[in-house]
Amino acid sequence: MLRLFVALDLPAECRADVSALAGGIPGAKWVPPDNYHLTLRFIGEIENWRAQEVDDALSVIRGTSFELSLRGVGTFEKAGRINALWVGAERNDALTHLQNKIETALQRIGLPPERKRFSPHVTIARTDRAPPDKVIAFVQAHNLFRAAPVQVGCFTLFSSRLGKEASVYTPEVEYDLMARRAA
Ligand code: 3AM
Repeated sequence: MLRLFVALDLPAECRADVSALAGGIPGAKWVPPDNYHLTLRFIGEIENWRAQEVDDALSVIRGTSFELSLRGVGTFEKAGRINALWVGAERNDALTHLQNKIETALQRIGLPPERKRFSPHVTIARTDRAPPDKVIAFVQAHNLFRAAPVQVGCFTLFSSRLGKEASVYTPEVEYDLMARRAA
């Protein structure tokens, strides 16, 4: 079995911009910059033969290269608790389009539809154990955050191994949006 998700990997300069934000909330578990990514589709546990089907389905997706700008910070809540702190992405039709194509491709091979609305973000901290007022103050203080725009020309299938400290994410396959199909 493999635990998989599809995401945009981020270039080093972008990771550095984002990681400059980290810190200043007691109890927050900051995501290591090497783990930063923008999830396009969480797949979860899947048999190896299904993973091959996923790879086949993703490898025929084509699109255009686009510019991605990370900006602003926000939170997710679960059961009334702020559990994640993230950096957002500027509205971007090319990104939405890519996410739609991936969703369609994965549904076509039988994966159940993702029910959550796509909300592009890069998680920077898990905040289940942080005082909510400190998290809110952080969001207010960093609302105007902007990272330098990055050019996106590919997306990546990651495997994930859950670790005690941090999960280990491994890029398994990179899909070039503009690759020419084999004749
Ligand atoms: O991109 P972020 O960091 O928000 O939280 C996990 C992480 O999201 C999410 O998938 C990304 C890569 O691990 N994730 C983990 N389990 C999940 C689940 N059962 C999940 N997303 C949806 N359903």
